[in-house]
Amino acid sequence: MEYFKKIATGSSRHCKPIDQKYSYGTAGFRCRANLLDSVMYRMGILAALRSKQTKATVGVMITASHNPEEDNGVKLVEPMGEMLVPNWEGYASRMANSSDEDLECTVKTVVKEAQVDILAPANVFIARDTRPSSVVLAQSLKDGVTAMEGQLTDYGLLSTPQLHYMVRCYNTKQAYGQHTEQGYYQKLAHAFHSLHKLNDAGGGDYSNQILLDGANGVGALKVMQFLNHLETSLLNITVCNDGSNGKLNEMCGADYVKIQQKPSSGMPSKVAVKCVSFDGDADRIVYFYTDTDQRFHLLDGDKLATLIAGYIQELLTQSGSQLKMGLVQTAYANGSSTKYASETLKVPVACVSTGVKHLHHKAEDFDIGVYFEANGHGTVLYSKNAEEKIQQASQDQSLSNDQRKSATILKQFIDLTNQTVGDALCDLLLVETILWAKRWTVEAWDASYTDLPNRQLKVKVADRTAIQTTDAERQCTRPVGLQDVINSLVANYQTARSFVRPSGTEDVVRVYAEAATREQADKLAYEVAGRVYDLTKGVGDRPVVPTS
Ligand code: 16G
Ligand code: MG
Repeated sequence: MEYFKKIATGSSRHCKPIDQKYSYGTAGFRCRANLLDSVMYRMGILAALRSKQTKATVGVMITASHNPEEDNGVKLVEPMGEMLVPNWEGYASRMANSSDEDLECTVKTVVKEAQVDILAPANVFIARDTRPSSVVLAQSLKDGVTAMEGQLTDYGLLSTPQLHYMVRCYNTKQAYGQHTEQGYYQKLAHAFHSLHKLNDAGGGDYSNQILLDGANGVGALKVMQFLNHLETSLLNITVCNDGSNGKLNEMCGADYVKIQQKPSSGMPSKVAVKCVSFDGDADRIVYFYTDTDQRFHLLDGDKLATLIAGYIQELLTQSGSQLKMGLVQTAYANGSSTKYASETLKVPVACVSTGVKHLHHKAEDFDIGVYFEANGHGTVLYSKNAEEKIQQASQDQSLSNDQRKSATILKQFIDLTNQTVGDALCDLLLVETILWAKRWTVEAWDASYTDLPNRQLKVKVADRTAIQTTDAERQCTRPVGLQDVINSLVANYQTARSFVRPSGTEDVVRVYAEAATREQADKLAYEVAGRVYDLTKGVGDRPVVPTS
């Protein structure tokens, strides 16, 4: 058939490096950009196949998120804006790893197994981050879509959540919004402005000044565009690390701030000023500030999750709603946040494995599911039932004015949320709306609970798959005996916890530890890392507890 001939012709221009093995990791393929040409071409083909099979538009985002600028990656977006379903991740891996000669045959197998109607039309939306390599890789991707005679819309530079949004808008026939950048900004600005009007008692000690670290990436550019739609008297954002000088993610960005537990470079150091950091593709956000004693305070995904869940819970109570809300976290959630959510906010908390797809899936179990990873990726999902009930309540004349008002605020909250995936810009606007409504400073928010000191380390080992886990990654089942060792180390400290897991994005094993004091958390993390090194053939220097 014509299609299959075209695949082979295209493949000869996008040859796979021999012996290179690719795996569809936590969030797509990610590695050095110079190894990705063949992967992009094949993902163009795969996206077209998925579009044919679902009879809907799908998306492909070219980005390696918070990784160094030299890396790149690719993530596929499902018709409702979600992440690729697991069985298609398998097809993606098979296609990426197929030799050039076998590619045609592999595609035929996927078509058969997934029951793709090869003659159906295909429509693919694509976008890329600011990495220099993304331009060339976008062409490889287009070649793949074109080989399958798919239609293409190239949005050029977009944040990852913006592309997810466009796909959902288009497939829901604009019920979710316009599938344009202007439409996205207008929807958010309208909801944000409306919420300020509704919360007319807001303000107080709230400060509308924000210093924003754009990670020298696409998020900075998009925030600057959004500012044209924003009433600056409500929110005054100064964008730093906008890409004009620094390098993408280099000593800046949400991942740097979270892992290093210090401010990004490239930002003026001002006491008590609210700072936010986006990651390289703007699907994560963390807040931070420096206090008068020059101490750094991080407000990570857990603090965002509890702020947002707590406020939605208040609105539900005030509106007299029976809707059930839940919070979804991972093992990385700080123990204090889990305790605060379940004991103080009285919100049910679920714990799942790392990776947005797992959190997103679990959040769908609730009428309203708030999910956040500690690293700052998260959003809120509203079930169809919840959206309808909230809409009805906002117009129900049998309710009191206050009840109706709370429901109306919730309704605008839905519009301010990107329900497809975590979106740094939407999350920022949600947080600022809540802080305004509660008349809170960043310090007041921070004081809602105190994080347990924690430390994350990575250990290089011969084969990270030697580590296997269960119970949402909180228990280690392989190598045999490692969990007992972790348990006995943890028992030496107060309020301590530690777990290990193989990374899904890097060739390392990750170690997490938290304890009552900074010294204890650090010591425990290094001790566990040392034992991981011993039991799984560590590479390079053995981790040792730093002396200073
Ligand atoms: C990816 C995931 C993120 C996860 C991280 C873990 C998405 C969109 N992103 O960035 O959710 O926390 O990987 O990385 O799913 P790790 O497996 O290397 O620890
Ligand atoms: Mg990201």
